[in-house]
Amino acid sequence: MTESTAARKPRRSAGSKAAGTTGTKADTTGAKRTTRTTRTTRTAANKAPETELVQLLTPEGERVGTAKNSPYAEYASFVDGITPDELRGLYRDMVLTRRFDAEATALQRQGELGLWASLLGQEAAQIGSGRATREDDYVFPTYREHGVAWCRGVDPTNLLGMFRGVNNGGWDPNSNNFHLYTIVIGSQALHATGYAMGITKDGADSAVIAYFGDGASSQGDVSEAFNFAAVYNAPVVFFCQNNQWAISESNEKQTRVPLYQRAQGFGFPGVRVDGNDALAVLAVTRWALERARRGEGPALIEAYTYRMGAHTTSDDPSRYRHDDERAAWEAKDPILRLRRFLEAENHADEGFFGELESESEALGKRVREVVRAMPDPDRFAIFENVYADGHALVDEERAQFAAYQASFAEAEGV
Ligand SMILES: Cc1ncc(C[n+]2csc(CCOP(=O)(O)OP(=O)(O)O)c2C)c(N)n1
Ligand SMILES: [Mg+2]
Repeated sequence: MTESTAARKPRRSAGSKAAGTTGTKADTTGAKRTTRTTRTTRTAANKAPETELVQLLTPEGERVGTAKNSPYAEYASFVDGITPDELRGLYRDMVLTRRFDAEATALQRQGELGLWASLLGQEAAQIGSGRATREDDYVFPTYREHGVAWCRGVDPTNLLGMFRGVNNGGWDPNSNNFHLYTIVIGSQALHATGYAMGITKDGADSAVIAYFGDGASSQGDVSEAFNFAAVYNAPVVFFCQNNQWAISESNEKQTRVPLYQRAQGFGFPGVRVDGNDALAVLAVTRWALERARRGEGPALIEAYTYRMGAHTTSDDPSRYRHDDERAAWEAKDPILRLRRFLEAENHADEGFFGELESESEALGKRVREVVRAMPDPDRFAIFENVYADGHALVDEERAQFAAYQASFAEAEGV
């Protein structure tokens, strides 16, 4: 067999065999995919074996992993002294973030936003990790990190300007050490690594955290960032939210080994955490950030979670995945499991949940009002902030645009 025919053979069958499933059904599915959109039935290639997954709260809200001989004792020690107040805080963050997200989705449907990328289902991954960061740490997000933004103190309404098309970002990254959203998949892993190398030269003891998705893990930028971070011992935590999908591509097409294991090949630790367990995510991220601050270099966290909604409001997931997959993940809902734990431990009463409901309503109302009142931008604002100082090329483009705009006025005048 020549190399080119080998490359054309459906890869699915080889991977499926390795994962202990039959290849025949997968081959048929793969062949069909070339002629029409096929909804994916998941093989075992990427499923999270329970032994690999750091979990401190079960989906039923039961606290686990506390025993001294637990394989996760080292991580669990990072939340040993967590108080009921802090636990309620995590719950509140997740509820308000979900409410904000639902409001933004509704606003897109009403024509107030051009697009929205929902975080539904990923609240624990984002709040757990976001709350682990210190004020002086620096965060590099993708476009879905609304929960992390919340933890960094970015006003949620500021996240909406870009999605309404009235600005290119909407917040000053230096105010909250929260970089602007990055759409170019995986590129922020390199920005984060460079930034982390820089703060080491400054003598700071802060850490950097880079968020990216399972799809981004296939980008060259991410592998390059891993290698640079490793060889320069940069204080950066790579936080991969494996939400199972990259638009319509399942994570089987991103990797043949669990993503967290990639770190080993680059020479730093990798850990897979239950991304729907806010407590476990908080613990593991604290562990990774603290070792980075101590000068022990990078770490990779794979938060194993699920994108419950569509990729964005422009996407229809019913075309490529089955409803039962979502139903299985609904049973592992991050908010529900923390609520169950809070109730079982008598850490929260009806008064707390009631007040939070009112707070959610108020947030929703504020978000709607602020978005609707956002002024249209000056047409020429797009040329601002391209360079710190003036630039001849930008001047030329501005002049061209001015002439183009003027042509409408002339046409109207005719
Ligand atoms: C370099 C680059 N290639 C392709 C795209 C188009 N694109 C936007 S989102 C996306 C999928 C990303 O999936 P993943 O990294 O898993 O993140 P998720 O959307 O699931 O959070 C792609 C391919 C892009 N924005 N940038
Ligand atoms: Mg993804």
